Amino acid sequence: MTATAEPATGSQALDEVKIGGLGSSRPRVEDARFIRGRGNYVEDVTLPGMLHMEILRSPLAHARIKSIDTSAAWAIPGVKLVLTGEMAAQRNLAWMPTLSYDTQAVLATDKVRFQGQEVACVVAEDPYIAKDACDAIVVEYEALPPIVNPEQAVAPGAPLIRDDKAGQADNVAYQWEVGDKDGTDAAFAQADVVSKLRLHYPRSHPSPIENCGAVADFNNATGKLTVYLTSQAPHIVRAAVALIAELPEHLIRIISPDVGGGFGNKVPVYPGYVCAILCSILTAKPVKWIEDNTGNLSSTGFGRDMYLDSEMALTNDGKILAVRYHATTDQGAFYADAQPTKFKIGLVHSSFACYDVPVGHITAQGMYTNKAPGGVAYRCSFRVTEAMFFQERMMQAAADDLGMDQAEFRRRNLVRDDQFPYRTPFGFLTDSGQYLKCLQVGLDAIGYDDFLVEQAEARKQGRLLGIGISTMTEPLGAGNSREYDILGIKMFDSAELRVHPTGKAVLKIGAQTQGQGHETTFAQIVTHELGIPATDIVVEHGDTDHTPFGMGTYASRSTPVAGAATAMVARKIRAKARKLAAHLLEVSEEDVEWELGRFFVRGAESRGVTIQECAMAAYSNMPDGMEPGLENNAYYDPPNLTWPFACYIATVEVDPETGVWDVLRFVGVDDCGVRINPMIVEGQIMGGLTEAYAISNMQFQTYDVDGNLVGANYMDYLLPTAWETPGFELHEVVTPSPHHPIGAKGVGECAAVGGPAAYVNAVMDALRPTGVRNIDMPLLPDRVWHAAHTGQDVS
Ligand code: MCN
Ligand code: CUN
Repeated sequence: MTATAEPATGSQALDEVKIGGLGSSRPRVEDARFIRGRGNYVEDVTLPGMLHMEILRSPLAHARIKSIDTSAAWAIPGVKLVLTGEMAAQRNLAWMPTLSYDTQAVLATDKVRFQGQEVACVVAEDPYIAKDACDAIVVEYEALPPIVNPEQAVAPGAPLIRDDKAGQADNVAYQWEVGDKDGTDAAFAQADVVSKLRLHYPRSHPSPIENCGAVADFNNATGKLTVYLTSQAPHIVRAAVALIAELPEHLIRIISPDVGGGFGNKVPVYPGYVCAILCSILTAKPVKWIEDNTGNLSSTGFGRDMYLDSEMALTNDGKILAVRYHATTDQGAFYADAQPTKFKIGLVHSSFACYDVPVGHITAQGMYTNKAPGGVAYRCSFRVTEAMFFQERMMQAAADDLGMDQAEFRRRNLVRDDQFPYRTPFGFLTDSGQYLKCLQVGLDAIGYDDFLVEQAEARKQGRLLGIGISTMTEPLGAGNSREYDILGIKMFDSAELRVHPTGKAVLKIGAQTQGQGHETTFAQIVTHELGIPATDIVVEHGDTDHTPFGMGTYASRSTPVAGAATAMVARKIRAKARKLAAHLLEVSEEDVEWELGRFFVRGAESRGVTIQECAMAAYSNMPDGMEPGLENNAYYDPPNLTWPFACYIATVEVDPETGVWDVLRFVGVDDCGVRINPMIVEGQIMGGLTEAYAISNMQFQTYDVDGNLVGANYMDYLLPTAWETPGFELHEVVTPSPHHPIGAKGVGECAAVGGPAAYVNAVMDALRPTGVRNIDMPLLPDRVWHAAHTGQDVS
């Protein structure tokens, strides 16, 4: 395998950007149907005889179910089925496995464990009847004391949330540790300065425009189950359904049509999906379930909710000697993170990968609470979001404790270009990057030195200006299959490419787009490898009957893994096309050279054949003994993750009278290796920076003392609009991935991962004269005002 494709050698090579190859900002092909209202979402799927399902959710956070009376619901005309946990239990489906080897209730049988938990569901002729019938179900609850944070979960006498689990004596969901404890302790003993910080990364919600939904269609004549599903990973769902429902895999077809945003929300298998399937089996009719906003906000996979206690050992001249921290996660009632099996707290230990930190130690503990399960969602890269936020907040606090300039402190510790491949303190191997250059591009763009002068002047007038930096490399593209699996299935990916006689092509991938634009960009990879214009290539995905097995789209793994498989399958096609070219040109294969879109005879450049002519020959004029056709597939198991790098810098002004802060400027410098489609990459970055802004500034999903969710609607849980979102000034550095076939690295989550710390660091920098060290996100005006006026941290 070569790291980059062969360069175009001949003089007749096509202009790659013009035909939509790498580097072309071709408009997104999917937008034509989205903009014209011709998308096809699960909600658009209508099947003959289809029934509608609604879910009854628990109003209480923690309660024993004493009885459920469904008789009034059954009596409503149009109701076809009322399903309770007890009925599901008769089919062994009251509980299901989670992607983290825990169990989760499909419909509650014994207790409810969070507000919004699924208690029963109704299937009726229309959704309104189903909803009314839900209201007619009478559930008698015996309230139990709710636990709404990890501290309460470990308090003496805390009620046991998971009394369903044999051997579970406390509310601890998992414990994990990584690193070198003794080495870290020894390094701390040598430190001149120890910097400490305690932080909370609040619960965040992915808030896709389209909520979750399913249309389950069990055909009792053929035994085939077809499910239209809002899923980022249809093949994993098929495997999970086969295991949970004990149906044979070839009789399960999962179709993810257009998906209206995922952001991690649509990775897990939800109780609603299982209920729709079970209801379709029981009624022998197609059953549609479309979740409402409150259902989505209160029950589907959240992100974050992690606490950090950290320490950094430093020398007086600003060298990091060691880091150690303890992370506590609030898992909710079920440990349902979608993450690689081996890692109990995702890839949190990727923190400090961009800094030359000799040694470190992390301990982690996950707690059950009476809150919705989830844990890994919202552009999180398997909890890299928390890792990088904590890292960059610690970096700023340490620089402040040392009295050192933030940029200089980073400069002294960033991994240098000549240190790759670099083994991080927690065992990852980073392979490429130009971190110092990236930081410098950012500092130059924002005018760092000038801003410091302006800031000093402003302070004299009582104005609070601040600048926040966030630099990070993150691991994107699980996996390599040695280390990464989900429910035992190794994390590789796949692509199938078929070139038709006239040279048009269809690419089928196991990844699943939810807005990232794969139908546009994956064609560009084929164009780069074969010279077939991107407009001649159609990309298909999201149907398990018609695409090769793939692990889906999350953790920004599509480009790193499925994108690599796409390049590799195109190369297989090119290898066969070369044989066809040799046959057509009547020379030996060794004498055939490639330039983009065309083979030619070495030394006689004008004698050549196009890739389209080779395609026709594959069906009409192949050499003796050659199998006809031009198609192939590739399964790609990456040797490593890809390691993009970013430097985000925000400048802000805090109004001391109101606590409101405004972003003055925001500079982003991203290095995601070779960019396939620069426009789409910038769109991904701007989207991520917008989310980062929302998380740091306004989004608040919390629970009151009774476990009631505050923020279960879009009046309380705010989505930023164009009006309040700052403008972003984007720059790039390109360090190709040394192992990815086209040198690309993932990018989908970078800005959401690295962004929040830039905003928070900027506000904290503005407040530095007041002595405040930390305000937990979101930095709402009242919190900022309180900190500015009391000089005290706000958690
Ligand atoms: N790309 C590129 N050049 C690169 C890297 C990526 O042109 N060097 C392009 C890709 O081809 C793809 C897009 O950028 O079209 C994102 O690619 P990648 O980084 O591989 O990430 P994924 O496609 O795997 O997307 C997943 C990522 C995740 S995990 C979340 S969460 C998220 C995100 O993408 N959810 C999104 N971005 C989203 N964007 C939209 N519109 N909707 C979501 O739900
Ligand atoms: Cu964690 S959100 Mo994205 O990996 O689907």
